[in-house]
Amino acid sequence: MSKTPLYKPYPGPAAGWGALRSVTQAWMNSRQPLKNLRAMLRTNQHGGFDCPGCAWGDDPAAGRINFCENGAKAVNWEATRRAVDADFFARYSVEQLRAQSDYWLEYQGRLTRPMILRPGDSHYRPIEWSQAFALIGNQLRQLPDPRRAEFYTSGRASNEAAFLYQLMVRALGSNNFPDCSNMCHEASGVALNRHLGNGKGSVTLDDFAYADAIFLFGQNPGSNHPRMLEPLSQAVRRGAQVVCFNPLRERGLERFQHPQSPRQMLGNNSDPTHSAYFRPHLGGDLAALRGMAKMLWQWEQEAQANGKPAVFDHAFLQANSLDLTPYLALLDATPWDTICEQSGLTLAELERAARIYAASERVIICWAMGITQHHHSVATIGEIVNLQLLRGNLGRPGAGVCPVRGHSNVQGDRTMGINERPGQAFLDALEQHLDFHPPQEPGHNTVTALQAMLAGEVDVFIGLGGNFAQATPDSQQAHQALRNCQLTVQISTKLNRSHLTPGQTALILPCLGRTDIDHQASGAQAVTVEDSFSMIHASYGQLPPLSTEMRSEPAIIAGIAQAALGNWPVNWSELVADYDRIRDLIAACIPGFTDFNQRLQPPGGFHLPNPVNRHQWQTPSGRAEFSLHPLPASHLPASVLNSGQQPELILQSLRSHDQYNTTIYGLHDRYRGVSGHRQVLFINALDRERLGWPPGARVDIESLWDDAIERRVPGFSLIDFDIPLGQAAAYYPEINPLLPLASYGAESFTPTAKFIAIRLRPNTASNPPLSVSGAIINL
Ligand SMILES: Nc1nc2c(c(=O)[nH]1)N[C@H]1C(S)=C(S)[C@@H](COP(=O)(O)OP(=O)(O)OC[C@H]3O[C@@H](n4cnc5c(=O)[nH]c(N)nc54)[C@H](O)[C@@H]3O)O[C@H]1N2
Ligand SMILES: Nc1nc2c(c(=O)[nH]1)N[C@H]1C(S)=C(S)[C@@H](COP(=O)(O)OP(=O)(O)OC[C@H]3O[C@@H](n4cnc5c(=O)[nH]c(N)nc54)[C@H](O)[C@@H]3O)O[C@H]1N2
Ligand SMILES: [Mo]
Repeated sequence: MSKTPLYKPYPGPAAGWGALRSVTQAWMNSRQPLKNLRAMLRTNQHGGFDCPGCAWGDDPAAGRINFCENGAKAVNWEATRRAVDADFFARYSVEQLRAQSDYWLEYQGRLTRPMILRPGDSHYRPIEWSQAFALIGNQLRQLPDPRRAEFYTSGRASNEAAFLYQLMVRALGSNNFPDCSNMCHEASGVALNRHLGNGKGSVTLDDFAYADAIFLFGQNPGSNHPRMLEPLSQAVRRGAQVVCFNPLRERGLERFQHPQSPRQMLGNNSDPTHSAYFRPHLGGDLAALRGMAKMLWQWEQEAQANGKPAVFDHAFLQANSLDLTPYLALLDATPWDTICEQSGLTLAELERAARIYAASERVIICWAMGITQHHHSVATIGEIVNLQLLRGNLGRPGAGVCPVRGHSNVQGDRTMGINERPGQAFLDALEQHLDFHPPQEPGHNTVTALQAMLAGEVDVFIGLGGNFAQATPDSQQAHQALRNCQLTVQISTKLNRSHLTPGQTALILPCLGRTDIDHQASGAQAVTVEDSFSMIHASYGQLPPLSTEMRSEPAIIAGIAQAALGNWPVNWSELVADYDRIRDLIAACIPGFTDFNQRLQPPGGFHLPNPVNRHQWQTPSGRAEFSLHPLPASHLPASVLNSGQQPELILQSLRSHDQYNTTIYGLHDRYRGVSGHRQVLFINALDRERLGWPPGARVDIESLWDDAIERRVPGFSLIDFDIPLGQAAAYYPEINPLLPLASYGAESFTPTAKFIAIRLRPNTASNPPLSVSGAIINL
């Protein structure tokens, strides 16, 4: 073990006492603990608000406390009494703010009034809402081509905001919707749509109680979906199998202590959250899944030869899927050597995983960013589908596919039409109900938007939430992309680094968050969201907004739309006066939302059924289709191979326990035992020795790509860690400058945040401006 003071292994289980201590601290830090405590008790409750944390679903009818440690952090971070007001901006120039850390910027509090940075100004200054809208409206109207504007969305936007936003953008004449989901579960949507005819997960929360096995690929629920730990530990307790594939031993996948269980808390007991754990190579899951399928095929042939019960579900396959033969040929053609080499797992391990799979009547497969942020993610998710098809694990209770979503409404935003490649039926419905002709050609995703911005083809950038320049790859280029615009507009709750690399003119428009009471002409409004299980429910803010100058996202979008388009194709301000009217429009245009307003009334809202569960396959063939991707010839892309250097390690970027994407709550990655610092590189001690570095050395990290750009981040401390040989891990967004813009997944365009070829160099500088360390002193 390393002797660095940064690292001390954490002995406890996930959640439990550690979580309680951390929640209390988050309350106190908000500067309004009592108010927030009352609000917290309304999290994920009927009549309360939807947690602004992750997209895991809950049962609000259950009537118990429904938030987790990291949900509490999200709420307390949003519901703070600290304000970033006109005085704040008068005190700090943009230049000075840029020298601060991401943590410091957000910690200053909520944005409370609209601000503008005019060409040549050093400081943001106040601007009236009406002037801000007029300025944006003018700029949008003057565009020589509506496609010279990019409209980014982050997945917290409500259904109502998202629907209005896409309507405005399409009425302007563009499908340019770079979206956080392009960097997230895009590959899941592409693969599930292609093979099953529907891009969403097929399970609901109830299914977890019926599954005989739950497989989890590339996911860290202990930090990112803590409410998932309870169903996992319950599954293990009732004798179901929970099988994890993760190169790291994540604490949440090992043991869970339920904070609401007196038995566990007082006795300091905990339950296991897995029954088997496999540690693949980064990007090795495609090969691992192929190996499991090949085992099943071997056993199926043996069963056929010996007159034993079949391993495959032939009735299901015959009724629902296209011919199996090409896939079986692919299994035959994929050699075991390659499978083991690429997966990083032994034949015995693959056999064990396959045995558990084959012995389980009902199987759910879950996955997240460890699967979606690779070069061949679409193929990997295709292979998950293949496996599930072989044994008919779709459309039965306790079985199905479960892409575990990120942002709390990222799935709903897609349903509402935030999509650069909208379906024809959706466009036709808009045309029919709203009497305008939406643009038909695809628009930009996050990567192609950045490319267009860098090429000088974009004049206006509008961000509906998020932190575009920090969340995207190739940070230096991403910031330059914003600078290249004539106008940048950020609709935000908190100050972040994307506000600090402005276009020629820049606006910050402060909006209400999920916890804030949203008052419009007809009274307090609810918004709606869709969780990972396709449940649609209402969310009511609970706390009076910090300033009367903040506006809701729908109201801001309506203001911009009115200024740019007038009362066309809808009367924007009338719609915003009462969100029921927006929902009536949604009900008219989007299938599944009939009687939207009425169906929101029962606790828990309503479910958008997935046709997959009725064995209706909306694919071109009308059948479920196997994915037929050979394993990649090499995991290293040609651009790394052609860079002239050999990678020393493959780096994955991940989230600490104390962050929400680019929002850094603090410096404690409790379960991984790291505190006080984020500028760290997890490395295997044998690799560190092989590369000639002493324990705890500070290094620069350089990434490899065959272009002329030098990508380097300085001053990372090496931490000896239980990580497979050849791999390294570090936190996002600190390492985003290393991720080349051109390094994205085939067909998904998702940056390969879990696969970056790197070399370590002697340290040249300390504390780069993007780092968090040191900033604490400034509080
Ligand atoms: N508190 C909190 N909650 C969050 C978020 C947050 O930042 N903080 N973010 C939200 C968002 S937007 C999202 S998308 C989700 C993200 O949720 P996760 O996907 O859990 O997030 P990551 O930290 O990226 O973790 C990726 C996991 O995949 C593993 N992994 C990496 N590469 C591979 C691989 O090749 N194969 C396998 N099998 N495993 C691999 C890593 O070791 C790590 O455990 O969480 C959401 N919820
Ligand atoms: N290297 C690397 N890069 C990654 C990832 C990775 O794993 N590794 N993960 C990717 C993934 S999965 C995702 S989803 C993206 C996330 O990308 P984004 O969604 O763009 O990033 P966030 O950090 O969630 O955005 C935080 C900002 O959102 C604003 N905000 C918060 N709440 C609200 C709200 O209610 N309304 C509005 N209007 N604004 C709000 C605040 O101003 C805050 O500063 O990052 C991606 N980038
Ligand atoms: Mo995400």
